[in-house]
Amino acid sequence: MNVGSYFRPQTIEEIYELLSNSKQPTKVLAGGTDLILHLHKAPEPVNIVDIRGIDQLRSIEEDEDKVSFGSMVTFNQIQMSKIILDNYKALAKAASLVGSPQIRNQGTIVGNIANASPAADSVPALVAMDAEVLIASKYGQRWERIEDVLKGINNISLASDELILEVSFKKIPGLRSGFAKLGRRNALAISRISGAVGIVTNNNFITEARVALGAVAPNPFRSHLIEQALVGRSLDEVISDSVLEVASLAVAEKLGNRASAPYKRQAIKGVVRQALEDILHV
Ligand SMILES: Cc1cc2nc3c(=O)[nH]c(=O)nc-3n(C[C@@H](O)[C@@H](O)[C@H](O)COP(=O)(O)OP(=O)(O)OC[C@H]3O[C@@H](n4cnc5c(N)ncnc54)[C@H](O)[C@@H]3O)c2cc1C
Repeated sequence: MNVGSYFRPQTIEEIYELLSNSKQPTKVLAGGTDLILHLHKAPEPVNIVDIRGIDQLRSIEEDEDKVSFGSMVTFNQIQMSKIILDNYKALAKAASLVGSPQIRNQGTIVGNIANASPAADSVPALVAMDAEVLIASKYGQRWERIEDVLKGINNISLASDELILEVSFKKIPGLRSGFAKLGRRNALAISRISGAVGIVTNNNFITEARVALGAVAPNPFRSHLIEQALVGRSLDEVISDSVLEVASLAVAEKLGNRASAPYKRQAIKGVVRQALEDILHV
C-alpha cells in the first residue's frame, strides 16, 4: 500500500489544519472500504487523515423540516435508523442491499458519495430527494446538492483542503418510497442498474414523484421523464406498460448506442416495477 503519513485528528478543526497544510496528496479515511483499494494502486504516497475518532460525525438527527446525518454514519446505522425508516424507506433499503454485513458496518454513506461511482447504491436514493452535502474547510462552509457536486466517474468537486461534514434532505410529508437494484448473482456485486422512487398521493392519485437512477450515466441522476409519467396516475394503474416504457426511454436517452444499452433498457423496467411494488405493498 502506498501510504505516506498517517494522522488521526480528534477535532474537526484539526482535520481542517491537516488538509490545508499538506504538501502531498492527502485523503480522508472514513470506513476505508474504497480507499484501501485505491491506496494499493496509488502511484505516489498518499497521506491519510483518519476521521474515525470524531464521534460528533456519527449521529442521525431530524427536526421539523429536515433529516441530517454526519459523515461517519455507516450503511448499517442508516438501515436500522427509525428516523430514516419513518421518513424515507428507499434510503434504508438501498443501504441494506450494499455488499456484505462487514461492508455495511464499516462503509459510510458519505464515502459512497465521495467515491462517485456510477453504481453507488445510496446515491440515487439521496439524489431523488435533492439531498445536499455540507462541504467545509478552514476557510468556510457551503451546502451543495449531491447531483451538482458529482462531476463524472470517481470525480467529485471537492478542493484538496475540503471535506464533507454532513448530509441533509428536506422532509416531504406523506412521501412513500422504494428502491431496487439488479446486480450479478453475488452478494458482493455492485449494481448493474438501480432506481429510487418516491411518491406523494392525494385521494389515490400521485401528486408528486421523485425518481433517480443509478449505473445508467457517469453519476446517478433524477429522471424528470419518469417523474412526469407518474404524476397524475392513480395507484391502481401505476405499474403499467406505459410507465415502464417511459423508464426504458429515459435509459435509452442516456446510454445512446453503448454496449450495455439493450440490456439496461429492459432491466430498468424490472427495477422501476420493483421500486413501485415496495411502495404499494407496505
Ligand atoms: C466487497 C465490497 C462490496 C461493496 N459493495 C457495494 C455495494 O453493493 N454497493 C455500493 O454502493 N457500494 C459497495 N461497495 C463500496 C462501498 O463500500 C463504498 O463506496 C463505501 O460507501 C465508501 O465509504 P467508506 O466509508 O468506506 O469510504 P472510504 O473508503 O474511507 O473513502 C472513500 C472515498 O471517499 C473519500 N471520503 C470519505 N469520507 C469523506 C469525507 N467526509 N469528506 C470527503 N471525502 C471523503 C475518501 O477520501 C475516499 O476518496 C463495496 C465495497 C467492497 C469492498
